[in-house]
Amino acid sequence: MKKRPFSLPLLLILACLLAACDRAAANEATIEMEAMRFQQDEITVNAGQPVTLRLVNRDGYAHAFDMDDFDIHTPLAANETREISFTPEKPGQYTFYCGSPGHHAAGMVGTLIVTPE
Ligand SMILES: [Cu+2]
Repeated sequence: MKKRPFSLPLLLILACLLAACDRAAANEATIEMEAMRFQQDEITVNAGQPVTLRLVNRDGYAHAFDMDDFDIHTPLAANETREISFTPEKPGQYTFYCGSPGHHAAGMVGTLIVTPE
């Protein structure tokens, strides 16, 4: 029986490619705002890598995405979609919320979890 010497290296290469894809995907997320809630209220990303958040306001009134630790304050008009990018350097848990009056108190709050690289 003839051996297939290339199968293991090929598998390793494939595994690396898949891992790379996972890492890239982990730092992109969509946060939908609907019915006075962040539909994704817990987002996990890696430290030291650029993060892109796609903010989608599905409500017929204005919201905002505010994260004081990163000095991010992004207003969203009714039904508006915006993308923001930033690079969290320090692992930890950071609160994001909607800065429109009364929305934070009504429950528009979530957590960004930054894990070590
Ligand atoms: Cu809001």
